[in-house]
Amino acid sequence: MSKVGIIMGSDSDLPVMKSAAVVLKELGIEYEMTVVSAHRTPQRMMEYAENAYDQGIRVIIAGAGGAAHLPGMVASLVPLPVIGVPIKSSNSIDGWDSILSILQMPNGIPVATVALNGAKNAGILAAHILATSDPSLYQKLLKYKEDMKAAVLVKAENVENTDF
Ligand code: RP5
Repeated sequence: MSKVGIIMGSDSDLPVMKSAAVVLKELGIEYEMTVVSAHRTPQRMMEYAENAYDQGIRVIIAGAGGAAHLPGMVASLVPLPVIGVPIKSSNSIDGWDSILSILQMPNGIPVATVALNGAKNAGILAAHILATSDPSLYQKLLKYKEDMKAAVLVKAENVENTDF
């Protein structure tokens, strides 16, 4: 059963949202991914949220652009951690509309909002949440951080040795 549910308001969000799937795959975390629109398929959104826990989903990553109500509405329906990804879509003025729609939630309905188009971090944050009850995933994430550090040190050395 998939541990992470990745949903997005439209297939036009996929170029951004696929980064969440890529990092989850890299970490060996099972996920499922589909399109659920808060405005165009409200009934489907309700069914998705209400069935998510029984389907094995423990974290939901929801991305949407413009008047981005999907993450907040899903969070309103189910007590699972919801990570919201604001997307700079064709109907977004400059991205702020998506950011604020996802970020400015009322008390009682939290959505963990990542940066504009920040689907990769959404995937990593989902992994961090799952790792709190999965020691082997926790070890994997420690290694992920070590690998990042090593990559930065290589970059540093390259920059330091660059001759103009
Ligand atoms: C939002 O409207 C979707 O999440 C997408 O970001 C945006 C544009 O959707 P399409 O017109 O491309 O289907 O609800």
